Amino acid sequence: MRLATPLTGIAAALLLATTAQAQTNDADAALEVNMHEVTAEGVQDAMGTVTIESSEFGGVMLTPSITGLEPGVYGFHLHQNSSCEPAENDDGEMTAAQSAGGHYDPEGTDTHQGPYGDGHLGDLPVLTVNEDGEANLPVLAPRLSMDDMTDRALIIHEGGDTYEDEPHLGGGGARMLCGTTSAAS
Ligand SMILES: [Cu+2]
Repeated sequence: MRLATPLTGIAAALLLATTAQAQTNDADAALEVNMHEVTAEGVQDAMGTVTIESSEFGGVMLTPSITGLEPGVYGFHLHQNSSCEPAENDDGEMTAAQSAGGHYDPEGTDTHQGPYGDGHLGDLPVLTVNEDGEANLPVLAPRLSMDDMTDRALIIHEGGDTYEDEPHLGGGGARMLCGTTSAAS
């Protein structure tokens, strides 16, 4: 009986330590989001991935690994809902990845100001596609945390992004690629 108490105490301490370790790892775990081409007909071919992880510089780092795109700069956002399915827009037209909803905006700012403004929290830095049609440069979103990533969609638009409300939502236009964070490994 004299030995039983200390041993139980050690076992409990080890269990607590193990649990704390597991929680720390979960919070730091990277999310790998599978990005698919999206059209008004539905979710199409896989085009690559975006890996999301918390950054030592604050915020989250998003690292694309996508090929087969036209060179240029593309609007990139975290959208509200975890779906890439088409749905009707306000004009009743079936629209690519419309089920993802609008830009993630938990504060209800209703304004598009890009990653360094005070608007939608889901406004990310633009993605750059190089001359070989590859997106591989990481971007840092300083206002977001990994907690914001649960059950949302990452969307890459056909156009760029002015980080302003004009043209509408930065001018990105149609939704071109989409991936849900809930399906991430
Ligand atoms: Cu968007």
